[in-house]
Amino acid sequence: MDGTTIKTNSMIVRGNYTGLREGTYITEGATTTFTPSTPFMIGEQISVTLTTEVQSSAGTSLVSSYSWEFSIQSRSGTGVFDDRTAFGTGLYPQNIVTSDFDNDGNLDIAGSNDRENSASILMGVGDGSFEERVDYAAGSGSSGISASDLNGDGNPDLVITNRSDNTISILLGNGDGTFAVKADYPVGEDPTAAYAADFNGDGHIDIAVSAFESDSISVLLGSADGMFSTITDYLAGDGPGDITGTDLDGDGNIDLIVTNRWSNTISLFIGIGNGSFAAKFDYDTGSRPSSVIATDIDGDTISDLVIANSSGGEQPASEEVIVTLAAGSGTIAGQLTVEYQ
Ligand SMILES: [Ca+2]
Ligand SMILES: [Ca+2]
Ligand SMILES: [Ca+2]
Ligand SMILES: [Ca+2]
Repeated sequence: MDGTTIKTNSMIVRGNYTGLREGTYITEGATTTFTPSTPFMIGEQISVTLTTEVQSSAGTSLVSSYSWEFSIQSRSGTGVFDDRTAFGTGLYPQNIVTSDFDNDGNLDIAGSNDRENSASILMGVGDGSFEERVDYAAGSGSSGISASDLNGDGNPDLVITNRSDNTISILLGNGDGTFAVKADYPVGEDPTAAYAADFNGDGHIDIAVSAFESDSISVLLGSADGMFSTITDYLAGDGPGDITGTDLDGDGNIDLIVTNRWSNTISLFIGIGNGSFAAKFDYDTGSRPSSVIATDIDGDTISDLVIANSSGGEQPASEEVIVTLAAGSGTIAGQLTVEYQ
């Protein structure tokens, strides 16, 4: 590889707690070593994108961008938790996300408040406790929340889905724990969750939103300033609730996974790499799938899916978690069901 073509804007490194990262790049042969200027945080999810600016030593550009993710390993605990401590939020808190919003090395919490149309920010003290919340206005029916450095300034930002007014709110972080006034974008009906990553490998974060009432997902492509222009909708199953992403088929393009509450399925959308997605294909889940995460369960370096099924009062009840082992080709290798009470 031509090491002079591998730099901040061609090998883009982001952490979900610390945003866009700068550091040094040292290339020897086919190996590049990136050393961040400040360490990644324990448990942090790191995403890397190689853009087409990367060239071989013969001057040939990468044919298409390539992305992958990994996590910083955390130390093993005992699996036993201390007594709970309660911290106040707004009314009807829906979802939370953790990130380091003021770059002090302590994880902070952001939560969405359905009845107050707001997000609460609780700054981490570093000893497991949190300061009193500070609220920022979001849209009506604030529900899903995710943190990502949308404008690449190194400060984590927030995406909040607003179920009642069919929008998402973008709150750009100032890096000191405060946020700028929201900017809203229209999406499908009843947006419940958002997932942010770089879908087209241009170095700018994009957003996918599940829209429960319109049985669709909305994909918004981002630009350098954290603004979003193109919005494309894709048909999902019945009642798409949660959404996440990972590269399921190992082609370097982020793929999307959506839980469909009423059709008892997940939909997979394979990323083309240009910001668009192939038509979905579906896999059966348990009853009323409500949540999905992508993580490597069996340690084969291929992302698997963990799906919570809420049953929704159905009889017989089927409160269970389904672990879906991915085959690395975008297909499903097998499923394990873990019942819980
Ligand atoms: Ca912090
Ligand atoms: Ca930012
Ligand atoms: Ca992008
Ligand atoms: Ca892929």
